[in-house]
Amino acid sequence: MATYIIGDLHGCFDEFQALLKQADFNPQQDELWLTGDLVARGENSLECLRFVKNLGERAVTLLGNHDLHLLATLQGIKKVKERDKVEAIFQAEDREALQNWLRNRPLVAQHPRHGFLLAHAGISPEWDLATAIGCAREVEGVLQSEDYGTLLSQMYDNSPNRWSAHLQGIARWRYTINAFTRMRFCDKDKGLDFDCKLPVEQAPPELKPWFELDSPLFHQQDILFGHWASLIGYPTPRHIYALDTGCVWGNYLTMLRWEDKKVFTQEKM
Ligand SMILES: [Mn+2]
Repeated sequence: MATYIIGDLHGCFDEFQALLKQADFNPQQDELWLTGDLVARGENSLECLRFVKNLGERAVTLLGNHDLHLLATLQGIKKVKERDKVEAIFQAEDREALQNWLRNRPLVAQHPRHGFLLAHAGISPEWDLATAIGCAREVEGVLQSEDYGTLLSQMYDNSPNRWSAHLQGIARWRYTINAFTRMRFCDKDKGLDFDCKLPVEQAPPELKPWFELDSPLFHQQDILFGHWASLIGYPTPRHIYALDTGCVWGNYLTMLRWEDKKVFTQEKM
């Protein structure tokens, strides 16, 4: 039995299947953990959703920013962008089942035996483990409620960009969603920055990748994340694993086998 963790699929279904074949993935015995963003931009988002859903308890996948955006468009809150190539999901006969399955996915997951944490974009440098998991469970509870559309319609905002234990309601949930699903750079005060679109090597010196900020958690906790395709080749600290290698942008899909840390890759086909 092996534990595999794979970066953002973004509809790259053929590459996903090739990677599972390469690793001889056995859904009867092995586990697959995914960083989220199964959908959008690539050609086969519907197939990715169906396949991961059908793995049932053998797969753990998270909500990424594109997964949340898909939920917002399926609810009619946001307009579909043509470049997302998700039209087939709207026409699918299992659309409602996929939608309900997707909105019941978590924002963060911890492996019960290996202990690693999986997050789509990362873990806020302002959080300890209990706060991170507590904040995720609060938002997940709202997404699993009947009124989840209200949260989806109010999540599109960059503020607040600093954490405070006193945050409440939509401000608290928005910070949580932004940290888990959209974060890349932070400023020196650990504020989330969503303006900088530069590659990490060209970013202004006052901005650092979230995992380079000072947080006791980052020294002791294995953290795996996706979301940041342009990090390819950028060195991360010992416990931090970046798994999005931009397959949909013409690079490759990456999958890590946790037990021996073997890395499998599949070029864009
Ligand atoms: Mn993402």
